[in-house]
Amino acid sequence: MIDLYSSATPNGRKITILLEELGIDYNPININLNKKEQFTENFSSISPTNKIPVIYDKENNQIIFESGAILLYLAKKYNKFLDQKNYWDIVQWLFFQMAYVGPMLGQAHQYLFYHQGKSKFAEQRSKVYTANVYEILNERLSKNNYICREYSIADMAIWPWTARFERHQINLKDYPNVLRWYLLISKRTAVIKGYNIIGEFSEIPYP
Ligand SMILES: N[C@@H](CCC(=O)N[C@@H](CS)C(=O)NCC(=O)O)C(=O)O
Repeated sequence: MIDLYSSATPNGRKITILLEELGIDYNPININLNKKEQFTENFSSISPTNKIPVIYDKENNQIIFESGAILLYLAKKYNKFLDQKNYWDIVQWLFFQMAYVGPMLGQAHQYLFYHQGKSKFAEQRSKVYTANVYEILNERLSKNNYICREYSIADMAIWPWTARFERHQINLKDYPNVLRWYLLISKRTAVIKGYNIIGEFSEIPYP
């Protein structure tokens, strides 16, 4: 059994989506970020960054933090969504999510959504980098149905971030390949379920 410590955020949803896709039993534990539960002593002992998500695999006493590492761990353990023929393709797009999509779109949430009007420079910079993320994805998806050849952990890492397109001030219709892929993924049963495992119910946004 796997304990999953998580919240209803893009990084958290990556893992519930993968766990639902895998169809395995797991125990979701809500860490309420608004109540600062990520800073409790118990949670700090398994999350050195005080951030969700974290898993505890009781089968082999393994704790993993960082969503990219968790996706890799689960995909390797269950030998799914990490096709060996496309291994490095998937890994590089997974790292692109971790190192670029997450940080840039996470900042967009701060500068373009929560704290608009505080810094013109930050807003401008954030708009440029946000557009760049969507442009890169749009180009990539012009050649592939999925981020890599088949549906993989790269899609599961990126999709929950694009589900916040409204906060990014992005009209998905301006990125038709991203829109097609976004709708394709959002129809998957495991994605619909995985989107709402933890926290208050919210609809998957449709453009
Ligand atoms: N690089 C980390 C980022 C994790 C992260 O930023 N988690 C956020 C929620 S999406 C969090 O726990 N925030 C709480 C805080 O910063 O206090 C990962 O991908 O797991």
